[in-house]
Amino acid sequence: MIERLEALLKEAEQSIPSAADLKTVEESRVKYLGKSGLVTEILKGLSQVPAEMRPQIGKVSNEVKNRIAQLLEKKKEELESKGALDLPAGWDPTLPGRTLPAGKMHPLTSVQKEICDIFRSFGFDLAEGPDVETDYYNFLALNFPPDHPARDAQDTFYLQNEILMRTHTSPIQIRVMEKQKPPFKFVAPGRVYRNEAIDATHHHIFHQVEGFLVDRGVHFGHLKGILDSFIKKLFGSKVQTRFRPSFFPFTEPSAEMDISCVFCEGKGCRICKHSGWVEMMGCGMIDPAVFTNCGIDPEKWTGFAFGMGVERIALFKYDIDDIRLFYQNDLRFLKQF
Ligand code: 2U9
Repeated sequence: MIERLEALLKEAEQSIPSAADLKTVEESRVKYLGKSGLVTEILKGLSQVPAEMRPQIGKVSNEVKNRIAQLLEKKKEELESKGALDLPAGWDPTLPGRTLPAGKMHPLTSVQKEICDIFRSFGFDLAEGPDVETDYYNFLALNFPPDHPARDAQDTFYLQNEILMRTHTSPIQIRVMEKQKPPFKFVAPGRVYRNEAIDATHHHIFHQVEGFLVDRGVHFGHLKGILDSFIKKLFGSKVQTRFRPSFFPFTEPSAEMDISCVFCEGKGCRICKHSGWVEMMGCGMIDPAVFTNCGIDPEKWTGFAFGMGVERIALFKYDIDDIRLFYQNDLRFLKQF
């Protein structure tokens, strides 16, 4: 038995060093040392050997096993250091890799996120709501009179009687005020729908970010302060703001906020149509009638609200002259952002 073990070692000493690859080394390991390998095969006859010889055979078989394991390990290291990888046939590790095209955010998504992130840094929470709304949340609760032109099917997409695609994100704020107790400090981003002809500055789908802040003693000065800080964070600290009187059914008083043109620093250029100012958003103090509709006492609570079109801000920010580019998914356009 000892001779057979020694013969096996000799054979291994000759064959293992000439293995050409890692696969052959592994095959040799299975052949000699595996569960049904040649060493085990020889040792199967151990029960027929006189008991006094068994320790000697055990010692030799251990030495043979260790020696073969050493040979295998040495060969493996040698092949690995030469760069032999355990690769399937036909694989060429020297070929250059295929790069996957990296996706990125749509410019409207990133502008919307930028707007919301600024308000979140001011402590505002984020609220969302359904795109399909009822006449109540989209118009009635917001103090639109029954005959207001915006309620016409020529301006609003109706799905059924009194069920419509929201025309602004204001219904989100009604839903928040109905469910929760003041004070409130929310921004409400989302997609809105209007039944209007598409041209360079209008689209039947667009995006808004609206916001509102309700607390005790909130006044127009707070509105001006927050919106001025917002604009300075979005466009830089040199930008000026101004407020002009306006009208919305849901705010009283209402205003439009303009900013000094960031392209000409207010001197007048093509972008601001030589006025030095660009219209940015609408705003105002929440109408007491809207508070009453939501079960909030307008004697105790006051608040301001504002709304802006994301497309309008993105057009201005990137000096783009056609809103339709945002919806055509042309990679030559999208790759620039
Ligand atoms: C509640 C009360 C008041 C949100 C407001 C505006 C003014 C506004 C327009 C900007 C351009 C819409 O995208 S746009 O066409 N929005 O001018 N939005 S105040 O006021 C609210 C909202 C909810 C309960």
